[in-house]
Amino acid sequence: MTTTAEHSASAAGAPPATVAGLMAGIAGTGTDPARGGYTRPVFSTAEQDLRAWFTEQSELRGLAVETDANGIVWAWWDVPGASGPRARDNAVVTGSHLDSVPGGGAFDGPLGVASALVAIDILRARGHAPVRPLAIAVFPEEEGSRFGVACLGSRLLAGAIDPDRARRLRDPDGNTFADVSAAHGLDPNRLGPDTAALARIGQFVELHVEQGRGLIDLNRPVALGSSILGHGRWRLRLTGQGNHAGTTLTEDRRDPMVAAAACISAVRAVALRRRNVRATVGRIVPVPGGTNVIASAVDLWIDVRHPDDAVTAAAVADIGHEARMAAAGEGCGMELIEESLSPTTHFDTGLRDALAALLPGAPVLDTGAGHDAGVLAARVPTAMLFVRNPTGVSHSPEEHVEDDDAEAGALALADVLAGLG
Ligand code: HGY
Ligand code: MN
Ligand code: MN
Ligand code: MN
Repeated sequence: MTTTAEHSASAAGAPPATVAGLMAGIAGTGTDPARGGYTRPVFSTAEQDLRAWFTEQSELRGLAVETDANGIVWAWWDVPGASGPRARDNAVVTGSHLDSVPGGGAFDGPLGVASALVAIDILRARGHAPVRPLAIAVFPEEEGSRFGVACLGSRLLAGAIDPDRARRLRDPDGNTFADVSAAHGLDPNRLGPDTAALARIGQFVELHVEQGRGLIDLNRPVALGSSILGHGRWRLRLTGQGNHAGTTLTEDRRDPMVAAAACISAVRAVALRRRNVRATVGRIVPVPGGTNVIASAVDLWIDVRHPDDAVTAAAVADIGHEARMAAAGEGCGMELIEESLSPTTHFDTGLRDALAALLPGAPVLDTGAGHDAGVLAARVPTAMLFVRNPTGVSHSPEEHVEDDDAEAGALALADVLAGLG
């Protein structure tokens, strides 16, 4: 285990960086001119560049950096003088992710990582001497944008996904997670639950850009998280008869694209029947996908979320029923496959109350967005901080955080880390 080197000169005494400054330093990484915003899939050059940036920034601060068997990067501020195999037990851990959705915003993930680095600067400037080890963790594949399962890194750590299933996951080009992770220095056979790493986490606090309008409406910069809506992802595969666009009469067609259109409308109709169901079809892939070709199959992915897991299940059952009818009406086959499902998660109330005491008056918000914190909450005491997004829009280039709010978030995180550790 590498221990924290003596705080490097550039860390000791240097003025705290600003979140805005750190974010500006990565603003050119993974930009997506075609979609706008950022496209930083896990293990892409862009995401790897951000990992290298995080490692460099951590080492500048004298943190000891290591990557675990699941590809999670840990940057440690060890207790001065601590050594031995238990030196990092009961750590206060913060962090987030650096991968993005396609065409995503600048802040979803990186804000939590940059704020953690600045929070460490603030603590150093205050002369804070940790009595508990402190770490920043960066989790791979939080968005599930490449291999289809959100929070893949934290699920592996927490034992929330079967490692064999994880190894078999494929990206849109057919590469398996096993092969891609091996190509980036991991041993696929070591992917999976890491009880030693989990045992080191005394508490986990993730700071994240708010992805809704809560803080706009409250006119506050920072909130505590209370819960994460249950959410799942299903793949709907519709199969028909591929054929020529010009020689096939309409009455002779079994076109899965037509069935898909009916299914997409049904998803919205099912959501409207129940209050607060959030059902989305954000991705559809026809096979083979030629302009002059009647598709032989269509895959579409359905994201369904609701505070009550039973309502989510009922909505998905309705969608399956409507899809079966739509497929039959077009002479097509259908298959609805669950790809991931996370129950509604309530954060640890004791930890949340401790944070509320450290951040007097901070409002409390639930979130419809999933987070690594939502996965870890099943295993370790976990909390979240949200920072105002004045557009209220996320998973979009429009996502934004004002500089003052970003600094307020880092200051709040510093107060929390100091108060806990
Ligand atoms: O999908 C989500 O809610 C998260 O941004 N991964
Ligand atoms: Mn995120
Ligand atoms: Mn996201
Ligand atoms: Mn997250």
